[in-house]
Amino acid sequence: MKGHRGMRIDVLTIFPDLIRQALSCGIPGRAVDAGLVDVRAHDLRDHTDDLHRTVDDAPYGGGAGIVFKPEPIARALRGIALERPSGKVIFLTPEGKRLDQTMANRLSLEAHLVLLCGRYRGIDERIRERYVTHEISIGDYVLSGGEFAALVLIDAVVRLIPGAVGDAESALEDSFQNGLLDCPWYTRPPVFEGLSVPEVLLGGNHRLIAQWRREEAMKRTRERRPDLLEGQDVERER
Ligand code: 6GU
Repeated sequence: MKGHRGMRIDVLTIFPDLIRQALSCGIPGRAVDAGLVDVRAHDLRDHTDDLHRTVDDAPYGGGAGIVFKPEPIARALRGIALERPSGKVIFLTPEGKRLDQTMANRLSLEAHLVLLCGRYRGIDERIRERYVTHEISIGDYVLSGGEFAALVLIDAVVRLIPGAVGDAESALEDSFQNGLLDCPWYTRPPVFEGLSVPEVLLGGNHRLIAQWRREEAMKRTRERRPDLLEGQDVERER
């Protein structure tokens, strides 16, 4: 990947501290500190105009649950757009397209992402019509809000920005980048609770080690995720 000039991510949420704190740790935290990504968490309540800073309301037509009002979201989005136009506006929802490595790779090339986190029942549909450009889900289960989904997306994307992950742990060598699950890994001691490290890894023959890792990755993928191998050229890895 060439010419990455840093990425900006705006997150619209009623829990901005959750986003900030989660992203202060680990590789995302390092990427933020290194200036590779500028993440701004915006509190939707700062864009309300009533005393109680109300962001939600009962759904028209009745029924359980609460729906995010459109105005605070629209105001927050317009504020961001004035400051920095043309970012993708992504609504995190189980109704969205499922996040996978290919999608994360593509998103990591964007200069600007705006992530909208809903809660409760959802958000007023007119926000989706007027402002949202993409809808993404992180899997087929229900979360109580989009914040953890946004964090999953940010982590998956930020680690792909050149420089975020050290050379020794290059993100391009990740499991899934080659369409396979990862091979087993070992470190010292050579014998742990009677269990030995596979002989080949101790031998220092790098060609044999690489071959062993490919075979183990393939074996594991065949056993656990045969769906990943469907339509793949199996000979490609040889
Ligand atoms: Cl993006 N949001 C919520 N609320 N639940 C989810 C999800 C997103 N992805 C899977 N479940």
